[in-house]
Amino acid sequence: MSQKELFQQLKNALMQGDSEALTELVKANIDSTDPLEMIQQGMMPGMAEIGDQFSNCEVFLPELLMAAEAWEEAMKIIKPKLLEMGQAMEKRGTIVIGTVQTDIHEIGKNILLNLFTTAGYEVHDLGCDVPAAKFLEEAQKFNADIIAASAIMSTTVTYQKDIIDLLESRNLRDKFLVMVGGGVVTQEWADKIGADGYGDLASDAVVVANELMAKKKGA
Ligand code: B12
Repeated sequence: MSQKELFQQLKNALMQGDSEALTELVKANIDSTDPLEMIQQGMMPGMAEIGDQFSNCEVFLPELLMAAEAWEEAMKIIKPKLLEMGQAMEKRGTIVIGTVQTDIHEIGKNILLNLFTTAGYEVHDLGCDVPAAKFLEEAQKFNADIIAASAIMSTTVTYQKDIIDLLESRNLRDKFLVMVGGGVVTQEWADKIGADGYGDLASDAVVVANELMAKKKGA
């Protein structure tokens, strides 16, 4: 099967919420195909398309949940491979990552977490529905360089601002770099709330984190 066909099949299996088919495809190809490509070229376009279908009321929450579950199952095979790829890397810095308060979308955050780990960062996952104070507490506990906050819904992006406001009110704004991203987040929003970095895709986010760390180390 060509790579193009593989990506199409990954996309179809995800959209059908066919966990078994998706897992089998990933298993059969994990040694011959870059796992990141499987995510970015196959699974992500599938998730975007089913998201659009959900918006247009062509599919409903159960289908969305099945796709999300299939994604999580496939990641059980992909994640160890990504971690293996990261083991050879020199440690670049420490990141605490989570999805903001009242938002339970974790798929994007988890991709990012895996990519940061693969790129050599020590990453602490705070999970989802994380209040601003918890981001701060954990960042201090792990002496983090970066706080990465994911928000997927238009109703939850404002909690990214809460993190920055809280850092400012405690005179800690200079201590941590703040990165924001997720579905509806834009560079414009990131600039407006005074975030240090933004990434549209998880792969951009790693480049931005590396740049921020290089600046921090050079400062
Ligand atoms: C999967 C999904 C779900 C799953 C989540 C499963 C899980 N474990 O995460 C389930 C079914 C549970 C779900 C529930 C709900 N969902 Co939903 N969901 C989606 C869907 C289809 C995909 C989201 C996703 O995973 N995308 C794939 C990932 C890879 O993309 P991503 O999250 O954008 O992340 C990438 C980048 O943004 C970036 N990134 C992400 N985070 C960060 C952080 C940083 C720091 C950086 C730099 C970069 C970065 O990197 C990632 C990889 O490249 C979207 C539609 C869509 N097209 O996005 C709707 C969507 C987000 N959901 C929506 C809604 C409304 C809901 C519900 C309220 C539905 C309901 N009626 O109950 C609940 C919300 C519950 C809650 N309180 O959070 C709406 C939100 C609308 C809005 N207001 O903005 C959307 C847009 C669908 C729609 N069009 O209406 N959902």
